[in-house]
Amino acid sequence: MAGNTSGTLFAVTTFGESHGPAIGCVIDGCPPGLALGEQDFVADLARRASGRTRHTSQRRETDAVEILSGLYEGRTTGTPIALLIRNTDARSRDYDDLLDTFRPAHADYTYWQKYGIRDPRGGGRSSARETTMRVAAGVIAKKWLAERHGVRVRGYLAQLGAITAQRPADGAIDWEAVERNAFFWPDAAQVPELETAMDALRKAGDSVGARVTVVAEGVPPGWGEPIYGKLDAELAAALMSINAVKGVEIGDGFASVAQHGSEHRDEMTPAGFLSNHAGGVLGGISSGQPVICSIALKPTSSIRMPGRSVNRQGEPVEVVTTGRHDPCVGIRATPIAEAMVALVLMDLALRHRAQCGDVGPVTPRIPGS
Ligand code: EPS
Repeated sequence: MAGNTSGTLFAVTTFGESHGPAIGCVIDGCPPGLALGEQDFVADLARRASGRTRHTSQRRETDAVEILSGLYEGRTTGTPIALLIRNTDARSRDYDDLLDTFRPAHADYTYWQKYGIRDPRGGGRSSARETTMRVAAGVIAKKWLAERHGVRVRGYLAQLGAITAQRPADGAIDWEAVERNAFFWPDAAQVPELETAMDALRKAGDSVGARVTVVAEGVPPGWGEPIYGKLDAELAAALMSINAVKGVEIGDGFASVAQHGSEHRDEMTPAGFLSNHAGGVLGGISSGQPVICSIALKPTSSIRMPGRSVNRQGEPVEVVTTGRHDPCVGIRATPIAEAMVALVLMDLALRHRAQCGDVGPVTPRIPGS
């Protein structure tokens, strides 16, 4: 396979380039009978879209989804669902200078070395524009997971550069606060600090990294296919496939290195788990605790500060990227990360049902912490 498909039983194939006529996806394996309409996509696509605040790329797309197949009278039929979004605000002249040169830290160089041909306009296929279709497919997965299993997948921006989100002593996330600001930030009091940092960054022509955390609540025990289809392995692969992601953590992740077993283990009582260091995954299978994962996004490579690179002839050049870019791609990554988690959970839910659907409850379910 050429790497454009995610999932086994709920398989999503995306296609299209940032400055081509359209982007789209084909979703194969969606169960029949799910109520679906174009209006279902509006909210999540708006959460991901550029051009909605001064802190993101100023490209303004309508991101209107057309459903081309897979529905009859407002319900999925079990046949492939094809979704299309037309590109309406591409400005390809911004990329004229990049025809012959490679932005340092961008996919420009590796795409060229791999294929020997590349669409430089907007980064072509390597553009974050592709993530629009992940979010669209994720809408279907989120809806099915919520209706069939009561699963809720939500994310927030946990860190922007050196600024870390403050959490109350009990660690609870203020999900309403997350949706009330353009950063998906859980602490409203810190938002002015983020605005100031982003304004300074934009003025300097530089970029910065970020950390996004996703929490999936209501996942029952049993999802995940050991050995090579573990829930955490599939999450890591799916999240790592998002543009600019350089790290994935499940639960305490790399902080586990400095922990002792007596601290890390999530003790169990009939009344519930006493902690959730594991991030809801034990042995690659969901435990019934909230599934928690985080991603590290690198600073955007398209920046106005001059940098050294080479051209197609291998000669030294100086690169300055102008145009409409995100100084922090992490700001728009929350809905994308949520979508990838939802796609993995739905795929593994269907795979669990296929093999183990007859097993049923064997031990009373322990509530998550
Ligand atoms: C992107 C570069 C910019 C962003 C784009 C992602 O593209 P352009 O120069 O065409 O405006 O605007 O983001 C989107 C278009 C989007 O919908 O997210 C990149 O290099 O990844």
